[in-house]
Amino acid sequence: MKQKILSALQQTDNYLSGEALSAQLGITRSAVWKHIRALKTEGYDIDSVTNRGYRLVNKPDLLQYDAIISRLHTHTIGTKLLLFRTIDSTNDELKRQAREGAPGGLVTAAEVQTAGRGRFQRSWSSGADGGLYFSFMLRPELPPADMAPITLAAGYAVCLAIREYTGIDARIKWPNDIIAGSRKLCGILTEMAAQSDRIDYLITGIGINVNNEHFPEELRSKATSLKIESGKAFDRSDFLVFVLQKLDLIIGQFPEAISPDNIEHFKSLCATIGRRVTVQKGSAVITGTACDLSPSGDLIVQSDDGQRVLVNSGEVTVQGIY
Ligand code: BT5
Repeated sequence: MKQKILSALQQTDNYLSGEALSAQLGITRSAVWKHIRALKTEGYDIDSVTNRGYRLVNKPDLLQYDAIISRLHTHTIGTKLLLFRTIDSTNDELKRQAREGAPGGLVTAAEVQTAGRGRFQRSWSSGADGGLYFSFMLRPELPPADMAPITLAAGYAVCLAIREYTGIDARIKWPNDIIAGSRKLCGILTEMAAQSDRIDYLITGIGINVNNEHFPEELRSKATSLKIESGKAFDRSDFLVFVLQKLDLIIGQFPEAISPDNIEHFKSLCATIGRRVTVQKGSAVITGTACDLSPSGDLIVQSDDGQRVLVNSGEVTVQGIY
């Protein structure tokens, strides 16, 4: 009902009387008022004038469930969406849903995360500051090893979506970041519950800085947003649909997504290749130059002592990028 009142207000620049709204929607005038009050607490700027009614002055930049669902036509990712104003972490919520038997394809998204996470328990800055925080869950009937490159494929999909939607020269910082120049636009975190030969569920969480203008002090030198890079603000609901469709297209083809052709595409957008890198592999520290991606998406580093090292996990520090 709240959504219906909102749609009615959005369709006109004039005042709509409480009487007209109550007749149109078949509810009492006091019920109309209760919904208007709820919309105001969500940040909608609604002017109410005695004898004239209600007028929408300003709508907040909130993710709109109806706008997303009505435009989202995906086969695998986003067959169902749960949208939260505030959640601890969209990955954690999806994990809870998965444990209760939710089907693959479910997406969780939130306006704010109170415990947004990166890898190695690092935190992801997730305020109501124009960022996009969402996760998707899959239950592929594949051995865990087949899904290992999913973060890279998701990064490629997000990178393409950013490039096409905004025109920004976004690139992949292997394995899980999207950058513009030398600053981070997006981070990706994949988590999996599996037996040795079977995946129970796989969750990939994506945080994209969309309309952010300011970052906490510690991120100022290394974070950027689509708005900072392009000078334009974007409709986050519309952009979320665009990204989910791109993810659906690329991830939906797994494991064929990791075809030699696609690896070539990933490579063409990978900012890490050709750069000096330091790799922490267990207790060893390797320095060298990132020179290629393997057929399964691992990074190949030509080390300074002349070895070709395959890097499939661990931490890579790229010189010149935060
Ligand atoms: C990542 O980890 O980059 C993965 C981030 C995944 C976040 C999404 S949001 C939706 C879903 N729900 C979650 O709880 N998580 C996922 P990592 O490579 O470990 O990078 C973490 C580091 O990035 C931090 O230590 C900061 O230095 C930096 N960072 C934190 N917030 C940032 C932001 N908003 N923009 C750019 N950099 C940020």
